[in-house]
Amino acid sequence: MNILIVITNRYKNPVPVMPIGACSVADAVAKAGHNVRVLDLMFMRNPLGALETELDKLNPDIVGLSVRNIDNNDMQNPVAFFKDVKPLVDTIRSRTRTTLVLGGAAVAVMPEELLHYTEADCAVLGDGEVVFPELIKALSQGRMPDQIPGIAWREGNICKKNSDAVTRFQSGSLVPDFHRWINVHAYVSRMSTVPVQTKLGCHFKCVYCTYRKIEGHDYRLSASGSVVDAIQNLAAMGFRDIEFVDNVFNSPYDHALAICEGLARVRPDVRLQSLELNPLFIDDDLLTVMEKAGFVGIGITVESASGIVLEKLNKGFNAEDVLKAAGVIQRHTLPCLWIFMLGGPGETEETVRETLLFAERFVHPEDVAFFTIGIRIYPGTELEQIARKEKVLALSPEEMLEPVFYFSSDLDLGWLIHTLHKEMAAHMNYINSDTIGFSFLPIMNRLGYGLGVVPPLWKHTRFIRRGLRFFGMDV
Ligand code: B12
Ligand code: SF4
Repeated sequence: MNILIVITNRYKNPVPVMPIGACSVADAVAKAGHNVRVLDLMFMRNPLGALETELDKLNPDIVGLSVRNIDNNDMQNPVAFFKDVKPLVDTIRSRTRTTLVLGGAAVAVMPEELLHYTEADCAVLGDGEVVFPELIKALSQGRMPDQIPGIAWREGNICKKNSDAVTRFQSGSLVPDFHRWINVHAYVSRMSTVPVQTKLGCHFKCVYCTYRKIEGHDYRLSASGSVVDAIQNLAAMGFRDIEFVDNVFNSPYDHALAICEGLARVRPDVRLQSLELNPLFIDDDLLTVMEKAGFVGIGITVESASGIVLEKLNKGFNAEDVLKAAGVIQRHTLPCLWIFMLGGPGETEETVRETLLFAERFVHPEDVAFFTIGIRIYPGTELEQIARKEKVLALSPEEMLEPVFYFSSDLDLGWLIHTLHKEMAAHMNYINSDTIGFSFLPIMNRLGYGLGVVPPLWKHTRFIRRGLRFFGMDV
């Protein structure tokens, strides 16, 4: 069959993200014997024109739309990316009678809502490289796909789904053949890192989390040896910047340790990063082996330093664990991005001050603190229930495609914005969502690459912010 996979993401901040998911799906469909083409809209000047040309050329039997982002998770400057998908669907419908399938992280988070909104035929929830070839097989035999685990479909106005789990890491490679499907240089020359995922699933139960909806609760681990091989292969292909994109890199601890030990033994010529470390599993042994393995930056998602807020967020760790992790990080040289989320359940002026005081004491000038305000509420999360119980949310799940945020009713938004603004002015190593969404960031990424700066760019926050301030830009 002729299969067209369209990568719909065009967002270039903080960097354009290499579409590992869509490329893995393309690999799997090609392996199943189909004629596959990938249209990556990321750098297209005229996306609808490019789509029309591709449709005319291939005359596809099935079009798969890869949808990564619903929105930008930014309460102060929300951008609704999901709206970009509808004109694509309309263009496809106007030129072909092909079956339209949605896939991608956004679809796993809000499948029913996106199916209704776009009027696509069906959606793949989660592991596309296993499910999509099965779906194509069923459709080519004229069978209803309702028996296939991991599928949602529309029957009139009703959305049905078969959400039984599938297993991804049993076969196949961890890294797709990027060069076959996308313009790799266009990404790398904008500071993009190559994503590598070593596991799926998470045992924690944070109230706002969508990741378990995407990946499930149970761990599905890739063998540590396969991860090391994949990274060596990437190094041999000339890739230098690699990022672990696991929901939590260091849990299960032994799995992360085995991967890092394996990498420290072979020491591939790459720079490694992971922005998703959990404070509960940070210790000297792990950081030492990460340094030996070639890590150049880590991120720790503590969200808050206040025990009250951490408990309300159900983070599974407390303020003491955060302090302990800070002590370990201080004993090492790895630059660290501290990630904080202000304004969640239980947040008050006092808890905000606690977190800011922690950042003042423990986020060293060569490290970076990233603060966001408010928490995006997604259907099916505990945060949705909390918001409904507190009567601050009355929207239907469908209406929640438009970005909707939780903000603590015990806190004044104006006060928080003002306080954070003052902190940002006093600390050149602090960033916020304005920094991430900064319109000149894509140009800075290109400039930085041209000047030989290597990722992660956030390591240079102090110098960049000072430079921008010199030119009158306060981000
Ligand atoms: C790592 C990560 C990042 C890293 C990426 C680093 C890198 N080098 O890649 C960084 C920090 C840069 C990042 C940034 C952002 N991210 Co992010 N990120 C993730 C994370 C944790 C993993 C993504 C990943 O690589 N997964 C591994 C790959 C293999 O999976 P996948 O892409 O989903 O693909 C699978 C399926 O979706 C499916 N599939 C994919 N395409 C297709 C196509 C078809 C046809 C089919 C059938 C199936 C299919 O099959 C694939 C293989 O199994 C996810 C959460 C999660 N657990 O998924 C959030 C997530 C994707 N991010 C999200 C968001 C919002 C963002 C930002 C907008 C945040 C911001 N304000 O900056 C930016 C956008 C960046 C951009 N330019 O697009 C959201 C997106 C959904 C939403 N809520 O809108 C997620 C889901 C988290 C969340 N809050 O819900 N992110
Ligand atoms: S630790 Fe991360 S992935 Fe796990 S539930 Fe919490 S936010 Fe979600």
